[in-house]
Amino acid sequence: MSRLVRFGISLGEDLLARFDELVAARGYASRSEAFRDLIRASLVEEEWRAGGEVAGAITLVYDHHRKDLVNRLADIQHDAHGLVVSTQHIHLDHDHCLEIIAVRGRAKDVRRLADSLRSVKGVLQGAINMASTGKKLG
Ligand code: NI
Repeated sequence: MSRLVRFGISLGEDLLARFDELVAARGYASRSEAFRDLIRASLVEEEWRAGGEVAGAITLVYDHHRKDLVNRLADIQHDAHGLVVSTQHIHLDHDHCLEIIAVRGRAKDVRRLADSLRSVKGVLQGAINMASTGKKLG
């Protein structure tokens, strides 16, 4: 970890009060910890925008009775085997499955994969969690 540096921030009282509420609501130990998290979240957003190497998770909810859909999702993942790190399948109930697909690769490719998975007919919900390889967050 790099050396800690202190610096001051000028902030309106109202905004600071709202920030303190956020710090408390989310259970941060200090303003600094909350602020570091906000900075890292912005850096991750920028990683995704800039199109470099990212990591994340694609989540899908779908009806498992539709075998054509299940096969299609598997085909798409096989075609993108370089991006897919692992897939976890959870049987939510009698009808529904949740799939969590861990991905790593270029942001553009990961987005394209997520779009092609969630646009398959019968997928009830699809989302992408934009995480980071962590290399630039130290
Ligand atoms: Ni299932």
